[in-house]
Amino acid sequence: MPHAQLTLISHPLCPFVQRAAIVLLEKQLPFERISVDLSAKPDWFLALSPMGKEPLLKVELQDRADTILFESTAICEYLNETQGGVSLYSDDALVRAQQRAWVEFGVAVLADTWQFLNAQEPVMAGVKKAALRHNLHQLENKLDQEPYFSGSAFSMVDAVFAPAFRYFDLLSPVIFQPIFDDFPRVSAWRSSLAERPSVMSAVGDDYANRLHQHLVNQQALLSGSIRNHPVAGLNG
Ligand SMILES: N[C@@H](CCC(=O)N[C@@H](CS)C(=O)NCC(=O)O)C(=O)O
Repeated sequence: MPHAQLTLISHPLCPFVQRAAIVLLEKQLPFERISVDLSAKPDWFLALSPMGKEPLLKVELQDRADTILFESTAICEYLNETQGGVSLYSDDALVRAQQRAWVEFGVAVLADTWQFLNAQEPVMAGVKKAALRHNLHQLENKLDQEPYFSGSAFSMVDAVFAPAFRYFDLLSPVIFQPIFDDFPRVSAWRSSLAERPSVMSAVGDDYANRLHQHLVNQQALLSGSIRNHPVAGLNG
């Protein structure tokens, strides 16, 4: 396997880049991380990113021209297929297909979670909370192993849900507990993911501060509900 020099082009708050970072960390691959300002995208970034989005992965191999990969799924699949270490998918084709399907489900949960967090008025927050509970209910019915989605082996499904669950770890219990009520298996899975070293290291130390500031800027209803960042008089 040729040694590749890897650079992850990221935004500090992006959940999709966390997926790639988790895979890199799980595989114990050295990589450089470069932050990009999405509110003022630099020309070099726009020239590299066909959709103007991050993450991007720059792959430098000795015998090939440098390559830029975009889309977190493509990045994660490439890393899993080429960079050695334990695969984040099952060897069994049927289980692997199911894992890929639940990865897609995780992307939908991520979208609902983000919209719930960013909601500026109660109707939208309520709609997104209901959608989240519906999907968490599906997950509760599916989960039959522990501590991770596929049992003892950390998988690509874990890598996609960990960034979504992280948001709830940062929210006041007054907000997150009613969402996870009646879902003990999902709650246990969420706790296991929060303790996984790759998940913990996938964001910077200032992640909670940045998320708080983002929600304040968005005038989100939940901007006062990030732990250790209370707004007097709001949300307990
Ligand atoms: N489907 C893409 C989604 C990536 C994405 O939405 N990235 C956001 C940040 S989290 C972005 O770059 N947004 C900039 C924009 O849309 O202008 C993936 O999985 O990589």
